[in-house]
Amino acid sequence: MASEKEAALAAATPSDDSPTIFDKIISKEIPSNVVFEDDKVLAFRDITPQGPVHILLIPKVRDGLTGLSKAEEKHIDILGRLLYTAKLVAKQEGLAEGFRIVINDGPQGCQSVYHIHVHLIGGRQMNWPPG
Ligand code: IU
Repeated sequence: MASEKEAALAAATPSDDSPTIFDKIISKEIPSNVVFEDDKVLAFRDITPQGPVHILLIPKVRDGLTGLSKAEEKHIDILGRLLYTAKLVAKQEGLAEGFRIVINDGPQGCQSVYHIHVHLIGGRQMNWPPG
């Protein structure tokens, strides 16, 4: 299986808003391990976890927000909601000692799926700087 970096470099970098695998996860066409869901946000366990807890939080409606670099003023509410929900899920997961939030953007940022997503990673000691 390709590394995350290889996957990111191989991924198309759509400036368009074409569907991604996350649409199928949202529609439940592809099963995922959902840990939180409301009308705006879906949070599910990453299939390649980088820690004991690794959850992706995504907006149910992409609305052009393929990545953070595409954010516009109209996205401020959903961006805030994603982060606030990450905090709720971190608590739900028992990450009382801390956690890491990551948003990869573009090829150099190692983004491989062009539907904005927040990584919530925890349950182990993190290092800095990230690789
Ligand atoms: P990235 O920031 O675009 O690199 O993150 C994409 C993540 O999506 C990555 O951690 C994958 O393991 C994860 N993922 C997933 O959980 N389920 C999938 O079906 C696919 C990717 I494709």
